[in-house]
Amino acid sequence: MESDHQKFYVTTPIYYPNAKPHVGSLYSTVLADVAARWHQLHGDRVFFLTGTDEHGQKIAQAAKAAGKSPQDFVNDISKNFKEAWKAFNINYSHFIRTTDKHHTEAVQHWLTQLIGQGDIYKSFYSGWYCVSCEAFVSEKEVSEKAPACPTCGRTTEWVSEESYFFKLSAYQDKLLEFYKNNPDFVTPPERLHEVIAFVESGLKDLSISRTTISWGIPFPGDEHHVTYVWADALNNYITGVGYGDKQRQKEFNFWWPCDLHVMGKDIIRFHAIYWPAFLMATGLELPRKLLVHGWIKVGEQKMSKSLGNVVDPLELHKEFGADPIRFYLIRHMAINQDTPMSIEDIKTRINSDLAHDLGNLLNRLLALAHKYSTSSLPAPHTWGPEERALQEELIAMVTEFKLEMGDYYFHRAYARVWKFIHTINAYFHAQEPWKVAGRDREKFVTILSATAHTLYACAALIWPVMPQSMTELCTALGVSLEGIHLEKLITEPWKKTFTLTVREPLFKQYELTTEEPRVENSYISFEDFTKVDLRVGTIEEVSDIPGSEKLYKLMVNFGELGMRQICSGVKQHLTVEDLRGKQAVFVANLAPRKIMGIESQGMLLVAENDKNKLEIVTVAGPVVNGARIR
Ligand code: ME8
Ligand code: MG
Repeated sequence: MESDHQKFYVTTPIYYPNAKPHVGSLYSTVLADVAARWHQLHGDRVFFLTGTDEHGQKIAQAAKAAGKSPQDFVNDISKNFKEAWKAFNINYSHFIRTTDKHHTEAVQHWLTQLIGQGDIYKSFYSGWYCVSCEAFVSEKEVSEKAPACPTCGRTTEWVSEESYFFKLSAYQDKLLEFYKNNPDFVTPPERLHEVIAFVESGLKDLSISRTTISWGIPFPGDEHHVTYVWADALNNYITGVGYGDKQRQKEFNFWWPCDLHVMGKDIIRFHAIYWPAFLMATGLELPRKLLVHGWIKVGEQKMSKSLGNVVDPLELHKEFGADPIRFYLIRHMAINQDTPMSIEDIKTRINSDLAHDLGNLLNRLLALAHKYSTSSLPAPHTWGPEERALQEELIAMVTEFKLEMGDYYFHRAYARVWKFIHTINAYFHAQEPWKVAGRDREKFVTILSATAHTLYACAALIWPVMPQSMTELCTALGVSLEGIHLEKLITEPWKKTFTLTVREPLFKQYELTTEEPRVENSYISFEDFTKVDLRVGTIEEVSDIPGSEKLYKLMVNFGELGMRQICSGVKQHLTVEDLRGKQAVFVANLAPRKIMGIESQGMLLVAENDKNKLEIVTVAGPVVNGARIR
């Protein structure tokens, strides 16, 4: 392996082909694809594994309902997954199916090893089982008869049969030790706390075979049993890179351990407890990291196959194309939160971020160059102070961008890129190249060249999310992303020559169907107005309120009025950095009220921008804390 190039192995969950893919599965898959492409951009060797989880009771039931044999059924539906991933340019290295011969044999080989070393024993299991989650529900989670599944809420069924058990209890202390030594094992780190609490409360041995179903991997040495679907499925992460095949030993050693397992929070327990325990028993290294994201919601509900509120990725593809949807998922969904999606939202995001901020900038550059017959843009010999400042901004942005990408907080990373795109737009606008064109040719070319250099750098950073559009953007600039050296592109003195080609807009603009809310006017007296005590305060601290997705707790310095604690529902719009240290306008004499158990002693004023995002109301220059608004 070359010294500065690394290997990167990333996976998605293998999805149940009990139904076609939906936007939830697309989201995990796009996250993994972006991670893979980001590493590819650095010249790393990348392996990206996805696939389908084809055994178990849930699939057997779905096949029966469709009047097909399980194998025919999964053959059809796994094709739908491949088709969807193709439409969205998912660049996977291998698509694993758990009915593949190699996987099946490797799982049997694995079971045989664990039986041999005494990690698996035969006993009797009785307890509640959730078919939808393919999960045993532990007694400590339920008390009543036929309880609802704590994960999905569906009714569980009673299982009572002979079963093989994996000695999970033997790994309790080792797991706790591992979490302690690897606090970054899970992103976002808070999610590891739930896992630790669960393990600390005591692990029982895990039933890993069934006698009452037949659609599964035959248990080695006991024809009455099939392998429990999770003991089968989790192993895809090793069998997919050659585990269990002597001829692929080198390949397996190269890729394992996995660098990143992407998944939704529904299956963290399987990945953060069972999977590491299985690997410890097998004598293999544990994965480097789990990226565990929240739900895509529709209104207040999780989008799920069984709720029947799923959005078909191919429908979205037809209406919006691959890149805008990939971008929407990455930019709109927060890794650490559940986020509702809607068609209106998608349109708004495409219009503002893609068509307006990025697309228009390219259009203006191309159109202006064309108007003044400038198709070749050589870099000027020297750059002016504005251009040097712009490059400094670019370098600063990329530093922050990389930190966020390194932590897999993609939504924040790309928010940062877009903030910089606003800076480019502001630069372009302030330089007024359309006025300069006639009188100072050199300056005109300088402005256009600086804009092209920044666009090129942004295209490289955005490429993992929108590979097709960014390749097209580069074509319009007469450059390519092939074999680029990212570091050089960003930090070395700009010296590229761009050759521009006029093209149609990169991104479409969509008409929004909702009407603008009508503004009702009614007057108040000046006296009424003076009853409202509006004050300027400095936001000194911003913290989360446990259990609230919308609220921040702010500590605000109002000078003569002292420090006050104020709850504000801007969490989904503004980051801690957007707020901390800022002066803003507050209603200071609003009667105190309790919000989520916390007293709020005032109200932060906000206004909505053209992207339906809230911005704080502030003052144009610094004023004394506690200053009155008149
Ligand atoms: O659990 N929002 O498969 P599955 C975001 N076969 N992501 C969502 C989502 C939503 N509303 N709905 C589903 C299984 N997902 C097992 C996995 S892995 C060894 C075996 C995504 O078809 C998310 O990644 O039920 C979630 O974890 C996964 O789909 C569940 O897919
Ligand atoms: Mg599921």
